[in-house]
Amino acid sequence: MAEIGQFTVGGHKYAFAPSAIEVQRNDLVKITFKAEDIPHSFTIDEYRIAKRAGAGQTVTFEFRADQPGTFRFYCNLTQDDGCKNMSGQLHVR
Ligand SMILES: [Cu+2]
Repeated sequence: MAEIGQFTVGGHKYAFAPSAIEVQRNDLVKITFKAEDIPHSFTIDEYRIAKRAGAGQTVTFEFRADQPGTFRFYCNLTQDDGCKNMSGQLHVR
């Protein structure tokens, strides 16, 4: 049965915490993403998610985890070169 999964994810130079999120297929996933130092984004290409948070700011969004598999989430901002090293994994079981 689908449930609601709520997660708080922090982004900082240059990592996500936590760096792995696990949900069940068809869960409604609600993420509160906070950029803790400089602006960061939470991006998952396969889910067409790209949420940007300004420095020290929080953005909240939700999506239905309807595709099973392991998906990379990353920061797609280019202002700081280190951001390309930021990545994590969403596991949809
Ligand atoms: Cu970043």
